[in-house]
Amino acid sequence: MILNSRLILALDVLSRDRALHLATALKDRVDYVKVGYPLILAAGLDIVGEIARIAPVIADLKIADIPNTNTLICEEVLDSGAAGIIAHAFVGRDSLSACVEAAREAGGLVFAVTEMSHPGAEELMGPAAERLARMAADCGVDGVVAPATRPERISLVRSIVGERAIISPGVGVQGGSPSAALKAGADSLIVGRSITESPNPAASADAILREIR
Ligand code: O7E
Repeated sequence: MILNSRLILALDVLSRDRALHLATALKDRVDYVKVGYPLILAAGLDIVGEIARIAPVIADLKIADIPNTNTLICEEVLDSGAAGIIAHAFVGRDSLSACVEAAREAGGLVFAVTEMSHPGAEELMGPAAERLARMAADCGVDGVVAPATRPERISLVRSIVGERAIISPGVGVQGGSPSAALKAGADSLIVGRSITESPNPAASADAILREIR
């Protein structure tokens, strides 16, 4: 995994032109651009390849199906140019392993979601997160997703996943602090609206980068 700026841009915009403009303007400030359902549904899967020609893409389809379907989804999105994929761990070891195998075949990265950053994640995901992180590490993922909104959970996940990468969303609009998340053990921050909805996205990214440094 690339860890230069330690910043991943969440490109949750609905216009292809806006997406390409933001990716071009911010490519030197971020290690990856995370592209998910909003942009892929609005602009089509080809947007993954288009953005990948500007900066490495992590495709965030939060894959959560039976092993065979997971394999097909991973193959399709990795084939479209993504450098990495994101899968849910809660679906189980066989389903997550299918994503790891597909990523290995394609030379891509795979990250597992073990606990999410929003309040509702405390209902069901929170209590299972430690088990999910352990299982994800056993499956051989490259990294896990842990919430910047709960830095203490990042520390806990770090104690479970060892050297594997922790990428962390929830900074800014969701209330998490970049420095607290990094201090707790995050390797990289995933940031969307604080940058994409800013009147000056580059300046907002720079402010976050200063805090990261
Ligand atoms: O709040 P923002 O605008 O900074 O955007 C955060 C991004 O991270 C957005 O794309 C959202 O879908 C994603 N995200 C979370 O906010 N919380 C999570 O727990 C997990 C993710 C996520 O990206 O998961 C896969 C890495």
